[in-house]
Amino acid sequence: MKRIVSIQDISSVGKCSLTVALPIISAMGVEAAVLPTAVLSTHTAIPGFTFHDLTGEIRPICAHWKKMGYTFDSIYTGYLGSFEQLDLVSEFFDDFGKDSLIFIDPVMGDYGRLYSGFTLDFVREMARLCARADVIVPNMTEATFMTGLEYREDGQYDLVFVQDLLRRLCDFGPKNAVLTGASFNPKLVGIVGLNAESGEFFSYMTERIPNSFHGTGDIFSSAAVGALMNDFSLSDSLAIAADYTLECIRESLKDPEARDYGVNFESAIPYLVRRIGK
Ligand code: PXL
Repeated sequence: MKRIVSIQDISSVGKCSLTVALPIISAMGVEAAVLPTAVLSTHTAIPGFTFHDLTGEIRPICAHWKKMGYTFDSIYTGYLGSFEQLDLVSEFFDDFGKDSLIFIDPVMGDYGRLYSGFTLDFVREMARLCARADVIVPNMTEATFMTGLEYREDGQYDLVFVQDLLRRLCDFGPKNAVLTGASFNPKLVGIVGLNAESGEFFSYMTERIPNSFHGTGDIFSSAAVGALMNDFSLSDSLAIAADYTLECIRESLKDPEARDYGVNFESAIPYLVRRIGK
């Protein structure tokens, strides 16, 4: 069985980061190991959240894993909370990443704004970490902050702008840069990617449901890395992740009790398992 290690926080309530990555990756028939970077009561968009940093645990955990000789087929990083954590993740890539697929979701913001606690210096260091990835999956906010291009709302950019953005992201060094939440038509949303080596662009669009849902980025990334570990190509994995994310949103819209802090990704798990032929 393939094994992914996911490095990000655990937000106890709120359907994001590890509470999403663990069930999705497991449902896809892949072992989900975790390196939790912090424990929060909820994600940071919910007022009054608590935050307990776990940076001090990272080195001892890694030392134990090294002693045991553990290896990972993929390293998937999400929300990281400090410069020190970026350095430790880079060390983790040195120690465990030689034969693994490195998948970085540079979680830092959305809708043109950085999440609480993030700074431009942090964005610059996250861009440096992205250099080491096989795949990076920023949204428009994260991609424009990392490249220094001006943020554009949907409807205010075209394919030429996105291709320029992706080339600039690939200039940092990742093997593939993928813009998530790309939309050139109000009825469609999806991804546009660039393979740095071949210079080939790829894209996949699905129906756009015009509400905003928290946590869909983490759902998308978890499903994408899970599909990669099921030996789908990168473009097929991103298509599976986009279709699953849409299905999660549809499930939430069907449920009158759906919470406003996350989508019903649980009800769409059977769809995902069917979609990957398991
Ligand atoms: O969904 C991304 C995410 C992950 N972890 C924490 C967050 C967020 C987004 O707000 O606050 C703690």
